[in-house]
Amino acid sequence: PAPGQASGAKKGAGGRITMGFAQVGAESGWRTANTKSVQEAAKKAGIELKFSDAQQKQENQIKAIRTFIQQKVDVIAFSPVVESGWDTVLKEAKDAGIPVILTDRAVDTKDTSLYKTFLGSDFVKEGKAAGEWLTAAYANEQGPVNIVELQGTTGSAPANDRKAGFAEAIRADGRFRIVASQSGEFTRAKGKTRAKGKEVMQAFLKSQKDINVLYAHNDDMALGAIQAIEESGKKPGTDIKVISVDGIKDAFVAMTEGKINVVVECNPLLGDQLMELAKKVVAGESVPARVETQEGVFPQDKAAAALPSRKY
Ligand code: GYE
Repeated sequence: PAPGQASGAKKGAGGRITMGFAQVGAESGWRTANTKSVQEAAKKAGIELKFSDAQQKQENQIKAIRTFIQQKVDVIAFSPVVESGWDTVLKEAKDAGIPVILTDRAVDTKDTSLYKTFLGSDFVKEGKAAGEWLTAAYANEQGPVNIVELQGTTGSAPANDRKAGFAEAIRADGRFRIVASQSGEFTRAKGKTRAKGKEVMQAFLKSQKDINVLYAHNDDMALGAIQAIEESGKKPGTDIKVISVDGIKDAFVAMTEGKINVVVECNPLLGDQLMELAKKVVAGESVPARVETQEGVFPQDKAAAALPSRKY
């Protein structure tokens, strides 16, 4: 259709909507749950899904999006691995009249007409919740409190925002010091689950004498780091407090074992909401520019009760 024409007009035989989905990869338990949710929701909604896994590489995601454009899909959804560098390919989608839905992660662009909506969590809020838990937990303690930080994928929205939100929450209190901060890539490295979180934590334990707190931007890195802490002869959750984000089942198990102190939830089960939004944008209906996910904070003492009902 001509640009601007309702894209609903070009739906394939039987009026079935085709969605191209460019996923980040399979780096974490969160991501695996997110993929499953999108695939199941597409099936349920009768949407034909073309799914691509970019293995954490932006160039692969750009390639996938270009393929979707060539295939004339009705709608493109994707979770941008990093925030910057999307304008060109998103302009190509726009010129082809294909609406784009950002899922889970946002892009950094001045031109908000390049996508219809952004469905996902507020990562700054998550970072703040992590920092607020920490300031409350140490309300009656003396400083200094030495914090090491395991960041997510460099340049990704969740790494940038979880770092910023946390820093903001602890800034006013001089006792809190981030003594080391490095990327653990949210992994699950190839074949070796949680390799990077463990590896970077080992380096932290070598370079820092006195670590009081670990703040990990996701559970997989936290679980890897816990192994490193235990192997160094220290007790995770006690000698070193552990703060994590996501809320995968394994992290709840680690909380019930006393090894993680708090998990800030980030909900990966976005599939149904995504398919709802896709149907609307393909029909040319207006959708809110931002659809935020609902999530909570789970301190250790709430873990055992919550564990049976965790869905990912
Ligand atoms: O926290 C992490 C995953 O973008 C919110 O990506 C997502 C993050 C999630 O690898 O585990």
